[in-house]
Amino acid sequence: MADQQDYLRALLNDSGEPTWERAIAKAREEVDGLDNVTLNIAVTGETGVGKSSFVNAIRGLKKKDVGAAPIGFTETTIEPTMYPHPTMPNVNFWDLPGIGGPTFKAKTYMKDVKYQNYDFFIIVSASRFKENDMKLAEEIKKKKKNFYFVRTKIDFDVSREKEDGASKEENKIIEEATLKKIRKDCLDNLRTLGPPPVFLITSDDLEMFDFKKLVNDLERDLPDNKRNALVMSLPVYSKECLDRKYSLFKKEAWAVAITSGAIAAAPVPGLSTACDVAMVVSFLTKCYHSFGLDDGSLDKLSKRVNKPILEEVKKSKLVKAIAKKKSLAINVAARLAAAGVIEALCLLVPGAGSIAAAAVSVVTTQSVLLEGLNELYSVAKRVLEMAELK
Ligand SMILES: Nc1nc2c(ncn2[C@@H]2O[C@H](COP(=O)(O)OP(=O)(O)O)[C@@H](O)[C@H]2O)c(=O)[nH]1
Ligand SMILES: [Mg+2]
Repeated sequence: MADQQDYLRALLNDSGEPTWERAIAKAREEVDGLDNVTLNIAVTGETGVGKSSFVNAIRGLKKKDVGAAPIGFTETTIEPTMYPHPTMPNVNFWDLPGIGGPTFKAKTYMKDVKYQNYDFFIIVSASRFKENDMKLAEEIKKKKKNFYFVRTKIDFDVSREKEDGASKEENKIIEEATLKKIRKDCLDNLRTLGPPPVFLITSDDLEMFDFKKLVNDLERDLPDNKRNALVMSLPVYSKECLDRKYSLFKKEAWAVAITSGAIAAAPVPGLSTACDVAMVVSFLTKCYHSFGLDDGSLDKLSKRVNKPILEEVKKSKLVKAIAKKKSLAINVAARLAAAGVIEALCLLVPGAGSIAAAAVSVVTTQSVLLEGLNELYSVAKRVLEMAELK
């Protein structure tokens, strides 16, 4: 028990709070914040520039997938269309009506699309940014919201410039020169904004060009809980992206363990009071979706890279349990039992101090959370290796 007391002390220390009451309150706030936070991202720009394609790509969807925004479709209304994230319904992407035409009025547009509902704006263009893009950015700035310029279809520009028969190295040089030129063109045109952030991307492959930089900037500018929601919601497009998610969940496990554990001085120890199985289940389910281990995501990835990934992943008992949902609570309870939580609690009854029970509970809950997280992380890493994504 002394070990666990030490562990608890260390845990309190890590929380940065002077008392358990304060640490628990902070943990609750963190867990609630993540569950209740909403993130609304507006995507705007002229018709045909790739807004809908971007909305799909950032949600990990291809144009034929269920829930995908229609591509090559000309908007006729002024109504923004909401596309919720497929597995995180509190993260919404808004495909705004196309801006354009000589009569375009940024001020009216902002009002019509209800600008106040969005956390930030992404202004998309497939060529140089134009007058209307600038007018809009100025208006967004006035409203004290952030905006980011995204120049899409870069794959198209690059492949047009590349030469047949050129070596890989030569083409790399051509690619770099093309990107430099486009970046300069965009910035020259947006000079008066001073210079604003511009990201070169292709919705066909987020791993390429500046998507990573865009995410870094968004993360930098968002408040904590919104930033976490964004990172968790992104499709796993690289090992680096997976690692970001992993470290975020690892940090989160602390708050979940404390909140779900009986540290709030549950008077009668027992499994139900010692650990909220539902919270552990919900945490692991979130990791599973965020790491792209659900059948839908894997199916899409298998098709994209033309490799049978699904079967390999299903070898993980935890992935199987989460996929089936029903058996997950039993699986988690079994893990808690295996970790010794029930046994330890039986020894404590009756009359043992609740802090001792709490120690057992938090320590084991956290170990179960981390063990589950690590298992899902290693499966996700294996998936990336199989898909040959770096
Ligand atoms: N090569 C390439 N084509 C794109 C990209 N983004 C969009 N497109 C194509 O551009 C066209 C218009 O895209 P869409 O997303 O419907 O534009 P929207 O009108 O702004 O919503 C479609 O044919 C898309 O397939 C991209 O990043 N690369
Ligand atoms: Mg569209």
